[in-house]
Amino acid sequence: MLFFHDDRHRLHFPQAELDGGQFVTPYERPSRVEYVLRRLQETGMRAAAPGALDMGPVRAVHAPDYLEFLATCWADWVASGARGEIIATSFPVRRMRQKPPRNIDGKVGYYSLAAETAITAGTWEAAQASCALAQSAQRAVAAGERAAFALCRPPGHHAASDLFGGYCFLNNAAVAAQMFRDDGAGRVAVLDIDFHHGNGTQDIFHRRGDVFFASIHGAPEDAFPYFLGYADETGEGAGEGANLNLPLPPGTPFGPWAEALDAALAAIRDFGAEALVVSLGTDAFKDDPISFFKLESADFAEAGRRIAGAGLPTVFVMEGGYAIEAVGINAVNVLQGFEEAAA
Ligand code: OKP
Ligand code: ZN
Repeated sequence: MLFFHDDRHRLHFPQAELDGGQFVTPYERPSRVEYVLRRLQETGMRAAAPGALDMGPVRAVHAPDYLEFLATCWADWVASGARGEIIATSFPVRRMRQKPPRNIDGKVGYYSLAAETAITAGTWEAAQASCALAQSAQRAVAAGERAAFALCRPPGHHAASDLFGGYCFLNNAAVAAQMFRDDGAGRVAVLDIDFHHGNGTQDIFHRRGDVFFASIHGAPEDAFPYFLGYADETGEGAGEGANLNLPLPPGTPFGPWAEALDAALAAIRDFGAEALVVSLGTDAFKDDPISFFKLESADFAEAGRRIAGAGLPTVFVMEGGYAIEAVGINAVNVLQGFEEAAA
């Protein structure tokens, strides 16, 4: 399978993540990519050079003021006299005004959905380079490849039109789905198999009937992002019926997870999708340090085989996965399973 990667992911590496009341080295760290890259090379996947970022489809899924914030927040933060990394501390919660303030510390809270995700000097450049990989993979598939893999970092599925957090800034999967639509696919599906609910992708497409979103994830009662991802979120307005959440409880092994996968794939088929974007997180793995499903490495290959069974042009976009040394095996197992079954 063709894959795209960019070393500029290294420009985003905050020192700190607020976790359990302590600052720890972020779970979402550069070495994740190195393990995936090594495994892609070991298995003979084909590297291709990524193209430049096209802001058109990015603007189609993100708000202009949010993009302006991402582009300028570091300079404003430094100019304000702040000495450390950007970390959100104040949020427009219940009964507060949803209005971006002038003050940069306030703006950071306004545009964020959680406080674990720090922004540094290189974050915006890394996020743009990451999104360009999803675009490159989409272009390869639009040009006739059966599938392609974007080794995105930072990930994207928690990023909503105007929110960052959960390690995400630009919604890479949503951008790729939008590009399939722009290229003329009438209906597109996003299948999110990351352990965490893809709240950003769901939110971006919630009122749209042209992009189906299906997600298998830790139930929101028990898992981040906590405030979205319930089964009764089915889409609104024109999007009614085009959202499928399959939340699962702590300890879920491959059996019930795979049943959920089959249900998602059946719904995508019934929807009539002409192209598929997979938000490929590997944090459903049994040893993931921040997740609670129990998939084995071999299960990821079986997931890839089942995804190939949808018979759709497919873009795989890297999301989470924090059992660092296994991330490469697990992610590439999905791709290898897909290739076996697609051949
Ligand atoms: C991003 B992706 C650890 C809390 C971590 C944020 C999780 C973000 C996951 N104490 N909370 O979906 O893999
Ligand atoms: Zn995740």
